[in-house]
Amino acid sequence: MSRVVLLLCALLAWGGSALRAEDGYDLWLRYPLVSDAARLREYRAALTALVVEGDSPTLRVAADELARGLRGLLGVEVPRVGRVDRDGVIVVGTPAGSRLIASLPLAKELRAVGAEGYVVRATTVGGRRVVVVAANRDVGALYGVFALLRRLQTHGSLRGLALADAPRIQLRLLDHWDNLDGSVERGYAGGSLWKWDELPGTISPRYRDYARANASIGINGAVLTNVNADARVLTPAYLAKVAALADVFRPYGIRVYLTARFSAPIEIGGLKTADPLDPAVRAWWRRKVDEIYRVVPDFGGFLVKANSEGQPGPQDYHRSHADGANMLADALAPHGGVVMWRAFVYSAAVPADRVKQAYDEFTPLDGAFRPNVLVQVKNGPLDFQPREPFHPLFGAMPRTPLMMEVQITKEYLGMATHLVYLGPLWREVLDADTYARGAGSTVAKVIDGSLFGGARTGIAGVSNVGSDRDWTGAHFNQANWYAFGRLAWDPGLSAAAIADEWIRMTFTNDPAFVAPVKAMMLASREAVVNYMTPLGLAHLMGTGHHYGPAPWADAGRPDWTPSYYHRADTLGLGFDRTATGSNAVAQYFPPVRDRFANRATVPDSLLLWFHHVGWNERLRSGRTLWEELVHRYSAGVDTVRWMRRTWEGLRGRIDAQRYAEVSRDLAIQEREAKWWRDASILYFQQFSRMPIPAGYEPPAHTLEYYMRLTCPADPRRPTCDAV
Ligand code: GCW
Repeated sequence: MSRVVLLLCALLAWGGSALRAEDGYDLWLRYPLVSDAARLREYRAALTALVVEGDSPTLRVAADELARGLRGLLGVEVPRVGRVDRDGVIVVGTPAGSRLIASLPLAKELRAVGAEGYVVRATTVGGRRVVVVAANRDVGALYGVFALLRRLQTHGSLRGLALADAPRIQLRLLDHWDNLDGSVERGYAGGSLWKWDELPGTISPRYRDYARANASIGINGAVLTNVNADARVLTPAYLAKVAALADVFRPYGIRVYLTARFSAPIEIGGLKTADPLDPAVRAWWRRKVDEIYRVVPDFGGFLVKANSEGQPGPQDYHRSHADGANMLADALAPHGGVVMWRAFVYSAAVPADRVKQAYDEFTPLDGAFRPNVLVQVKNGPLDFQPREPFHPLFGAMPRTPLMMEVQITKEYLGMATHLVYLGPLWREVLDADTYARGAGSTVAKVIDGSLFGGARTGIAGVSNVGSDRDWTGAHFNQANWYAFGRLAWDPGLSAAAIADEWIRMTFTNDPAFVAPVKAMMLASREAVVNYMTPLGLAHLMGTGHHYGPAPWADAGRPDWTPSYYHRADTLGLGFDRTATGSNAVAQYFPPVRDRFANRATVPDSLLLWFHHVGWNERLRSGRTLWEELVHRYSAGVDTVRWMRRTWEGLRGRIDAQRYAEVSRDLAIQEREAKWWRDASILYFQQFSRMPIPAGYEPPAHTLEYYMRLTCPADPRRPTCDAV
């Protein structure tokens, strides 16, 4: 390279990090020049060239990513070479594809990391220092490349580098609730990423960047369509579009899945029935599945929402969920596909407490499903609330693989704008002890298969990704996409460690930024619980759009109305789910059951989920229920104010655009936290008939004022300016 070209490259690299507009598009894969001079020297000496033996689309994208990352982080072009001819060569590959890797004494370590794992280590080859990224399969090498890049992005040392890791869960999926008309159910980041009208002819570059982001955190599957499914996606024209997406994702180790509308044989197959035991229906699905595999040879399988919230299902024909799931499983089995059958079922016609219904319907079916069926269970028994107890199905179906489904999109946690880091929420569920096999039977062990030894494992997150430039509608929502992937890979990681990585890669390694932002993120989940649904309350949001407080709402289906859940009266507040009430608590194993059922042992955080508590009863704090309620609502707002102040102190430490956008969202969050607090306290005060205790900020408006607010036209950028 001539000097001029070198100079140009250097300028570009410099300009790339210092001047590039930071609009969030690059997520945690920004690869800015390493700002720590000593680290930069270390990296430049340790990483000088790249050898990739073997060729495959996956190895090619791994090499490209590494070159791209090093170009940005090190500010130099790291050349591809044919052999280890100098110190500092990075050797990427598998024993099958690379003679160099095969010659290294890595067999034992590689055996331990399985099909998707990797080994990254500093070692020597022929007396020269090298960094090896080795795996059993190419996709493992890609994951290893991302692990190495993560180390550099977080400014970790390369001395004695020895990483070895493998995912603990097999299916690590994003569930997109994307509709064929380009809208996204409960999506707050613009429209769908999938441009169905342009596909398969036009391939947006975003598909590839989406795949890179997913691969970087180990996500290996995407359900492309909404669980409220449209049968048309199974028609040939749409399958061609699906195939085009699958082609983009394949090198990144990502398989595509689709939602199967149970009535598809009628709607697009011309049959009179969708009865899962009808031979013509079974034959139709077999043919349909064969057709899918002809265009998408590595198709993952189906996700199904059946007999839930109006979706068709086997019960329409007096058949069970197992009959329905097994029919699809039989069609998919010859191709290696799976069925993910959702347990999110409840019926308006059934008078039982809604949170009991999934358990009641599914536990009798334990053992009745085909081996390629996984039952997909939401983290809690209600519906993605800011806090719920863990779902009692976890641990209760030992002969059925259970996947966990969490919501990355924040339908009930402030949608686009509120800064709520979900790592602690997911950590809490994964760590919950079901006691299914005695102490230590955590939800994590149920879903990673280690408790019951199941052959199939999975976890799914309802995606928060959309067509917005920043992917997720707000910068901090990216952290939830990131955290989901990291936890799906290793459900043992701490929420703090994940936040730490994400902040460093997404914003900066500056410790004066990392520490306070991490503190904000870690406090944010408890804050939203406090200002929306403290002490185990749930489902207090506006009906339909699910935006803002509406504890007064009582019209329509009872199990969709807040008053069904909070049960406020002049005596007290909360849903009695003990033996004197709905007895939902009996669905948990002892001693969890007893702990929740007993007023003396139930944690405050779930108090009103399980108990109807008198307004004057004293809680652990010494405060009465009424005082504690006001206290928690106020604490939620105070935390958000503290988050805002913290952020204000960080001006100038990151790029101006992202700084300003986060500031704007925090202002919205503070306003809305107050709205939640004031509307809720005023509403509950009608029942407690007690004054707001001294020392707490009084509500800004009357209850009638809040009840009259109609919000919002666009929940992403609220129009409730009056709040
Ligand atoms: O939380 C509810 C949502 C619905 C969603 C449903 C589900 C896809 O409000 O929009 O429908 O859950 O999970 O099926």
